[in-house]
Amino acid sequence: MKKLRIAIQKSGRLSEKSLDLLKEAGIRLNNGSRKLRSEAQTFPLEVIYLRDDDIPEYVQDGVAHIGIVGENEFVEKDCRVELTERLGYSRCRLSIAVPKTEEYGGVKDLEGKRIATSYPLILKKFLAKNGVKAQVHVISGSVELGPSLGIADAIFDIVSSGSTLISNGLKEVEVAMRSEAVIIANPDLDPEIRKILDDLLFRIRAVMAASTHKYILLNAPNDKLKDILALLPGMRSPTVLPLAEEGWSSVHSVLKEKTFWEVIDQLKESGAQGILVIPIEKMII
Ligand code: PRT
Ligand code: ZN
Repeated sequence: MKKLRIAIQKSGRLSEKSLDLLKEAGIRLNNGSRKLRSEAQTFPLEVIYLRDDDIPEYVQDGVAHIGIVGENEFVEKDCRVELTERLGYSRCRLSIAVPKTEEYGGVKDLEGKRIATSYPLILKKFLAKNGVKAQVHVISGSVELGPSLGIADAIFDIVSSGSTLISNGLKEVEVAMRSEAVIIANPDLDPEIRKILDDLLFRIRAVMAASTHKYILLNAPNDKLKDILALLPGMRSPTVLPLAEEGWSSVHSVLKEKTFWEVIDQLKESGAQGILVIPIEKMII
């Protein structure tokens, strides 16, 4: 039987979460992550471990069928691969930063400046879109040192908390793109491999949906039931069961994490009692 071959970052910011995701999707790998490759025990999947920069090209060339990379690498490498799924972790942004003492009045101030980056393609697109001509200097690491070393007037790099910029005396002035971990796929997969990928995506979506939803149970006086049910969407609709005590019902539903506290407050105001919130292990939509 054929196996789906997935490329994962060997060691870095994406590695652990990517392996955790596979684990939560029920995929057990037969050896540690520090090997060059490993095989899944009960699912037709094989993992190869690579540098993140190499993953788009390996997927394009069919060495791996799919891969997990930062969206920034996917866009920068501009390979012939498909973005198949956004995974929601390793979020960051790609931003321009200038020395904090510099006055900055807008993107036109970058005209003629030297900007250091490891992401020349994304930067050039951003500059072109804004009609700015600047010199793009490609450096492969420690881009944030560029201005203090006198080799650049500004930098374009990944920002997450912003603390690297601050500790190098820089301030973020433009956000060119936002990025998260994504699954990329070779566009010409054979049907058998495509089917395995669909099975994997089904599992991954169930894991992701579960992590953004909560199961909620509460008791409601029957005369308030209508208001309370209006607040709860549920997967199809909430479940309502009678309590042993006359005039009360137990209501079960599923809530989105994002709207969670807002809805809980409204439920309490509407007379809900004994509210229990339970994590969901997997959610099949
Ligand atoms: O060795 P390999 O080539 O595989 O790894 P790498 O060193 O190129 O990549 P790695 O592991 O650093 O990052 C992998 C991916 O994680 C990136 O392509 C992004 O999609 C994503 N990601 C998320 C980040 C960050 N957050 C991040 N904060 N990648 C890098 N950083 C760096 C950034 O370069 C800067 O130096 O962290 C610093 C900024 O962080 P803050 O929190 O100080 O703003
Ligand atoms: Zn890299």
